[in-house]
Amino acid sequence: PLRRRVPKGLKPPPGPRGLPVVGNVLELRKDPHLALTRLSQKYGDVMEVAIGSQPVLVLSGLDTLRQALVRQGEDFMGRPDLPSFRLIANGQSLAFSPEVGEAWKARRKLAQNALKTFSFAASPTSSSSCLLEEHISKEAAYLVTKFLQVMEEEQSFDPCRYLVVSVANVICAMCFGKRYDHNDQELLSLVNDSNEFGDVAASGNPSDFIPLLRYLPSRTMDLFKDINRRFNVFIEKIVQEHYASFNKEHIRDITDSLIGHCQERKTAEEDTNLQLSNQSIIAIVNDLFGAGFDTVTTALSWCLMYAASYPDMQKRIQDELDQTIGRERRPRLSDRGTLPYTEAFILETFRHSSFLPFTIPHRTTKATALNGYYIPKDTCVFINQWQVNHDEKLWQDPSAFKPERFLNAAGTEINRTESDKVLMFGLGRRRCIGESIGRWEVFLFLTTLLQQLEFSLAPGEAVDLTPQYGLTMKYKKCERFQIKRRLPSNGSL
Ligand code: HEM
Ligand code: HJJ
Repeated sequence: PLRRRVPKGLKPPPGPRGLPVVGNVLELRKDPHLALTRLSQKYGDVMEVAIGSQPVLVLSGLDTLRQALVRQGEDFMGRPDLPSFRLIANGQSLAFSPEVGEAWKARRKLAQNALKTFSFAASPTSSSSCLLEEHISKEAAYLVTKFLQVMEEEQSFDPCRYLVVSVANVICAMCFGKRYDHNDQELLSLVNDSNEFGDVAASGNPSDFIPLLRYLPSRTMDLFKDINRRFNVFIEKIVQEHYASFNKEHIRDITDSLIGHCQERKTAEEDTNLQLSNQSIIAIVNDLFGAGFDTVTTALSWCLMYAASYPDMQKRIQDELDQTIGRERRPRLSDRGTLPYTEAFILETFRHSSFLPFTIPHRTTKATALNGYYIPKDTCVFINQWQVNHDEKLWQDPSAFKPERFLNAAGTEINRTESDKVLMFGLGRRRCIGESIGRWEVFLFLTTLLQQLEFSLAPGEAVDLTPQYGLTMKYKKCERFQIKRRLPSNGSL
C-alpha cells in the first residue's frame, strides 16, 4: 500500500505486502472471507490490503465493528463509487450508490416507512395479524403442496427452484400487489440467476479495482449487466401499470406509495431543494424487490440444507412444533416466542453459514481514526461479518453446527447475550432495513414447511456444504432433496 502522510500520534493500518499492479488480489481470489479472516488473525481488527493499486480497509472483531459503524457511524456510512455499482438500478440504487446526503437519507426513510406500512399493518381482509403474515402464510401453504406434487413426479429435486418463487411472491405482494405462478417465465428469468448478481456485487470483485480487467471480455460481467437490464425492464413495466391506474385515495402497495410521494413532491415547494427525482424514488422498489427475494431465499435454502443434513435437529424442531402448535392450525408470527429450539436453529444457520460474509462495501466520508490507526477520507472499507460469526474469542468450537449454543441450560429460552453476537444484517447507519421482515419470513416459512414435511437427502456421496463466495453465498446446486408428508404424530392418532 502507498504510504501517506499520517497525523502525529496515529499509525497507518498494518497489512500484508502486495505485489505491484495487482496488490493482494491473488491471495483473495478464492474465498476472500476466509483469506481475510486468516490475515486478520495476523494483522488485527483494522488492517489494510491492496486490491490492484487501491488500498482497502478490512475491519473485523465485533467491538471494532461497533466502534466504527455505530459510535463513529457518520465516518463510515458511505459507499464506494465502484464501476459495477453504477450498473445497478441505473446508478440510483439506495443500497449501492455512493450518495449519503440529505436526499439519500430521505430516500432511506421513505423505503423504511413503505416497508413498514405494507408488512406490519393490520390485514384488512383476513384473520391474519398483519399483511406480512397473510402473504407468507399463503405462499408457504402453497409451497407445501407444490413440493409434494413435484415429489410425486420426481425421485429427488432441488427445492430452491420453487422456494425462490414463493419468497419472491411475498415481496411482490408488498411491492406490486401481484402474485406470480411458479411457471411464470418472466419472474423465473429474474430470480433464477441471482448468483451472477452476487458474484459481481460481492466485496473484492477484482474488476472493480483493476481497470485493465474491465477491458477484457467477461461472461460474468455480461450476465451482470443483463440481470440489471432485465430488472429495470421488469420494474419499469410494473411502474407504468401502476401510474396508469393510480388513485391517491387508494394506495395499493409500495409502488403506489412511492408514486404518491412523487406527486406530492410536485406540489410541495420546500421539498424541491432535496432534489429527489421521480426516478430515484421509483428505484427504491428495485432494491426492495432484489434484496427481498435473494437474501430470504438464501437463508431458507440453508435452513433446509441443515435440516436435511441433521435429521435429529429437524426432528427436534418438529417435536417442538407438535407440542406447542400441533398440526391442526398453521404456525403464526405470534408463535415465534414459544419455539426456542426453532429460533436457536435459525440463529445457528445464520451464524454457521454466514451466507452474507461481508456487508455491502462501505466508504469513509471523512478522514478519521480507529483503534489508533489513521484512515483517510474516501477509503473503501470491507466489513467481515463471517469473521465475527467464527471468532474463537466469541464462540466455543465455531466450526461446529450446534443450535444449543443459543439456549439456556433448560433449553427453554434464547440466551440474548449469545444471539446478539451473530452479525448478519450489518450495524449502524447502513444496517439492513428489511431485518425484521427477513427474520419473520424465515421463521414462518420454515415452521410452516417443517410442520407438514420431512426433508432428507437421497443416499449417495456426501453433499457439499461449502458456501460459494458471493454477496450472498449459496451451496452448490443440490438436486438430491427428498420430501415426504410427515406421518401423523401420536397425539393426533
Ligand atoms: C442492506 C442483510 C433481508 C433490504 C443489508 C445489508 C446486509 C443485509 C448485511 C448491508 C449492511 C451494510 O452494508 O452495512 C440481510 C439479511 C436478510 C435481509 C441477512 C435476510 C435474512 C432484507 C429484506 C429487505 C432488505 C427482506 C427488503 C425488503 C435491504 C436494503 C439494504 C439492505 C434496502 C440497503 C441499506 C443501505 O444501504 O442503507 N441487508 N438483509 N434486506 N437490506 Fe437487507
Ligand atoms: C438486487 C439479486 C438484483 C438489486 C438491486 C437493484 C438492496 C446485502 C444484500 C442485500 C441488500 C442490498 C440490496 C440488494 C438488491 C438484486 C439482487 C439479483 C438486482 C437489483 C444481499 O439486490 O439477482 O438481482 O437491482
